[in-house]
Parts: sequence; C-alpha cells; structure tokens
Amino acid sequence: MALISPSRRLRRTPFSDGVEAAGVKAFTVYNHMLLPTMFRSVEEDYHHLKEAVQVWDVSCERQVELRGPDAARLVQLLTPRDLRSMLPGQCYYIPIVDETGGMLNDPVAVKLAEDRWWISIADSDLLYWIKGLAYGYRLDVLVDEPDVSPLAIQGPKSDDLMARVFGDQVRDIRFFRFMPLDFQGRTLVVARSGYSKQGGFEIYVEGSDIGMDLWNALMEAGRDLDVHAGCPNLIERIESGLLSYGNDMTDDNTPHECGLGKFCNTQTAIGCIGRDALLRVASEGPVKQIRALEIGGGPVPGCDRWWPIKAGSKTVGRVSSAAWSPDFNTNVAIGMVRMTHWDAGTELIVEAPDGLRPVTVHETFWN
Ligand code: THG
Repeated sequence: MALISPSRRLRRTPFSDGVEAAGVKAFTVYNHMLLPTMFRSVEEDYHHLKEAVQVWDVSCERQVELRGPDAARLVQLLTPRDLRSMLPGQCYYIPIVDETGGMLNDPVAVKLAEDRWWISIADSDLLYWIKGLAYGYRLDVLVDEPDVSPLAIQGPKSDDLMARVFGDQVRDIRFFRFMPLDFQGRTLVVARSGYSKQGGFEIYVEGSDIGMDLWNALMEAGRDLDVHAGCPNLIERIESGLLSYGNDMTDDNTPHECGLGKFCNTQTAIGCIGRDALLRVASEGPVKQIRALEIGGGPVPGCDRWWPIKAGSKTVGRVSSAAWSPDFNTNVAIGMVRMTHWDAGTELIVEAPDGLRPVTVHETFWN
C-alpha cells in the first residue's frame, strides 16, 4: 500500500506526537481520524498485549454528547437496549438501529448524569443521525462532539500501571463502570472497558491540551512494566469476537444477525425507532448470523473485502475479518453464515484472494 497524504480533513489526535515518537508503522482512518494499526508488527504487538500493558490512542472513538432534559429520551430512541435501569457511572454497549432495524453503529454509551450522556461511537457519522432526530422530534437537548479523546490502557498489567498514575481506587472500578479521577487537577472519566479481552481501562481525556502530559506520565510510570504504545490488535480482537462496524456488519444487518441480541430488549425498549421493524424480524429469528470461523492453510492475506463462503456452487456466507493466530496455530476469522450452514463443525469453502481454502464454523470465539 502507498502512503496516506496528511491533510486537515484527516484529523490528528492529542496523542499523535507520542504515537509517532513510539514508531507507529501503520494507520487506518476511523471517524475521519488517524487510528494506529501497527507498532512493531501485528504479531509482536499481539504477544505484548497478552503479556504486559499497552497505551492505545483510540481518540477516533469520538463522543457524541447529549446534554439536556430530553437526553435520556433521545438515547432510548437510538437503541433497542432498555436503558431504564442504567445508572450514572455505568457504561452500556448499545446497538444503534434505523427505522428498518439496520445497524447504524455499535457504540458504548456512558451515562454521566440523567441529563448528560456520551455515545462513544464506532466508525460511522452517527452525529448527523442523532442531531436530525433531536431536531425532528423537537427535543430539548444539545448534541455535539466535545473535545474528548479516549486513551485505552490494555493488557494484564493495566491495573498496576493505572494505580501508579491515578491511585489505588482504579482497582475498585468494576467492568463497564467508571469513576471520575484526578490528573493534574483535572477530573477525567476512567472506565474499566476497552476493545480487547486482556483487561484494562479507557480514560476519556477531556481537553486536548493535557493529552501528551498524560501519555508521557503513563509511559514513564510503566517503564519497568514494559509498557509500550499499542493499538487495537486485529488478531486479538478476532480471537475475542469483538466486532468491527463497517467490516463485520453494516446497516444491512440487524443486531440479531450480528449476535447482539443479548444487548437488545426490543419488547421493553419503548421509544426505539427500529422497535417495530425488529419485533417483526425477531419473531422469525435471523436467517444468517455472525460466527467464529477457522480457516485452513497458512497465514491468510489481509481481508479488505468480503470473501465468499461456498457450499458447492452456492454462496452461503462471507468472511469479514481474518488473521493468523500464533497462539491457536490456525487462521481465526469472523463471518456471517446462513442458517442452513451455521452449525458448529460445518465444513465449507472460502474464496480467499490467494485461492480456495477450507473453513469450519467454530463453536465459540477463542477468548
Ligand atoms: N470503547 C469505547 N468506544 C468504542 C469502542 C470501545 N467505540 C468504537 C468501538 N469500540 C465500538 N464497538 C465496541 C465493540 C465491542 C465492545 C465495545 C465497543 C465491547 N464488547 C464486550 C463484549 O462484547 O464482550 C463487552 C460488552 C458488554 O458486556 O457490555 O467491549 O471499545 N469507549
């Protein structure tokens, strides 16, 4: 691949100087912003993530802030997950659907207060959908993108690193909960969450000006923990079954097709825009669904388009993400498979760019 030309439309982040000094080797573009994808090599980064601790510039997880008396009502319009029992201090993974039940995004919702929420979005321009709804429904709520940039601390040594910078209270933060914690006299939201299954935190850095101070403080505090700059890791996230919007699903898919039915309470999510459509399709059940897949042969090439999955001459699915896993000594993958062929153990053929390969429907993901 050639280089990416810098421009002001391709946004840098408060941590870009640190990322570059750490020797970033590749970026992707996510929410019109730079997202690192590799430091040493995807495999070295993978092993290090599972053994030590990494600091990730995930500023591209942009926040849509909802502020005002109708904020809670607006979030419930967006999602089939019932939010009535959600308390301030909690984070929820929420599928966002349109009027047809199609997925528009799969963000983390952060409830700061009854009348103040952050929607920490995946890669689609959700701000415009939310602003449109707020305007169209004449809601009393302000919708904008604040100067908040998440910095993730991921890996088994995350608690030790975070305790050195934020104090021992971080150890008491429960999964998908947050605490407001002090850094240099500023209060930052610190949640136990992140796009890996190796454990860790996300710091919602409010105010770009302190970005590099925090980055440097973490790097210095973690020297003897072998802290390193890292990024969401393709291999680890496939093993963990963490979905990537735009790759593994699009607005053509319902949450049920994506295996996100467990984050839907469509019956009781009163107000949700896609509720009627989802009630209709949920009564039948999906006819295709996300599956963990194992692809035979040596390391697969990069997956930059859907690879057809065949049963004889019939197309019965697609591979949307794939990578060689050093720990499992096989190619791990995520794909969508039709009901007729989705049972664990089913053996099919995938048309990879370098030829036909055997692909098996796996019982579960690997982490
Ligand atoms: N953290 C934050 N914002 C994000 C992401 C994140 N925005 C973009 C992207 N990632 C959104 N997608 C996901 C996908 C998976 C998860 C979070 C965001 C996730 N899932 C866990 C799982 O599926 O096992 C836990 C879900 C749960 O139990 O509630 O963490 O990573 N801030």
